[in-house]
Amino acid sequence: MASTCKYGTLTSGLIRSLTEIVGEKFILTGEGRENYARDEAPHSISHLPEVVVKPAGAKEIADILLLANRHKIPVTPRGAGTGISGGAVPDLGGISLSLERMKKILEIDEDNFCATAEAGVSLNEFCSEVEKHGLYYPLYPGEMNSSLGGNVATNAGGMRAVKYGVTRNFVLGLEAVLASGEIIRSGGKYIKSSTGYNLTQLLIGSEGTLAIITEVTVKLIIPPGSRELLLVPFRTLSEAIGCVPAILKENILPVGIEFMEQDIFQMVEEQSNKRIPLQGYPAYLLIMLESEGIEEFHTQAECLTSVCLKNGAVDVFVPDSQRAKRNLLDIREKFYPTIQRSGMLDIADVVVPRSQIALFVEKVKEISQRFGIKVVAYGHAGDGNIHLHPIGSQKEYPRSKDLMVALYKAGISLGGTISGEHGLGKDKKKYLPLAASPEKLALMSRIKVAFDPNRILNPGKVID
Ligand code: LAC
Ligand code: ZN
Repeated sequence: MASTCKYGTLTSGLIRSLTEIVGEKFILTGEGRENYARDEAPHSISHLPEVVVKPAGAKEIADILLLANRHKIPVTPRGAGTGISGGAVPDLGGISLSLERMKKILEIDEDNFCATAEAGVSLNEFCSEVEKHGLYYPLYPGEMNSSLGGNVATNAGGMRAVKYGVTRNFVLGLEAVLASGEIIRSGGKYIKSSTGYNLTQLLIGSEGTLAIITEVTVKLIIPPGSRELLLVPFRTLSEAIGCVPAILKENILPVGIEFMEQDIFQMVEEQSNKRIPLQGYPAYLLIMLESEGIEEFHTQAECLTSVCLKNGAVDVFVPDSQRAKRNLLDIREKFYPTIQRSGMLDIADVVVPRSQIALFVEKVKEISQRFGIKVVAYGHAGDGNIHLHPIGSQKEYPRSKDLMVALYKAGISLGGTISGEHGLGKDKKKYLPLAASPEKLALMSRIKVAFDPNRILNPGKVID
């Protein structure tokens, strides 16, 4: 798309018009643009935007898009820049449209169990405010500095998806600005709708390629009871992962079930002062539970301990203090940054049907051996969503790309797909044809063009 489409030049006249829209304080044309040149994707090639604009609201965004559309200037929207698929990298220069000023929490509606906020608000600020009203937003993509709009744009998932699902399960409605500069609203505070095409769900996960999401209404819940953890060691990774379907068959819905191998624990220990309890086993499950009190937790823990022990677990460790729980969660949260510093060549977040995870992980091991490249695996076992990182020296980088293709093909052959939660951005869009038929790709292209005929919105991302 990007290569065949002719874009206009961002002239000084256009820069003047953009300055009039957002104000001189909120436009960058020189220094400072480097902070908008990349996101947190590994090996993402950074690219300077020609200009960064920081609008105050949907109306200003509408004016910016009107101008960009008329002159065919690429516009790359940006939330907090914490994505890991290169979605916020302004590959073609043009305008980086930062939502950093759009942080207002517009309403917390206690009667309708929902809240509406501007898309640039950080998850941290949003959740704290919701909690002040005695309500709770349970999704946890692992990065509380991410923006709510970024979560919606990528349909972020995270560590609580077994119980709560992903971002799209919590979004009730949104406001978005179209490439034409028109502002639309989709959905609302209601929980049912059979009223035409569901544009809310189409825009969720579209990574800024169809419209700019400016405001979001999400569902809230009553805060859950206390959160407890079980750390369960196994002799093999296959046993650990093979245990997941048995856990899910019990009448207990864990918040999340994570899996990890010993090597990632060792890497975290080497790079931090964290100490892992129950060391020395090849693989682990970390099961997160919510209960209304200690009795309910004991019943859940007894049941799951017995299921795990019957399915090959060696032991079950229950951290018994807030500090011990925090320590375990901190260790889990350090996986990505730790691997990033350890020769990470790439990241996959393949998702497969949960019944196929054990088989998929076996295939991953075979592929890793075949290529002679180490692949660190961990992730959301309870969701079938597995993070895979080939690691090694730069010399292995070109070959790691072939390895990635083999990993994606293996996941797809088991009924899975490429990205469970990170999105395709620019780094993974090349793999989309592995997972989508030519007919489906053509339909996606037609949808893209219907929304954005001049292809100014996040060009070069998601689909070509
Ligand atoms: C995680 C991120 C990488 O699960 O998705 O840690
Ligand atoms: Zn993840």
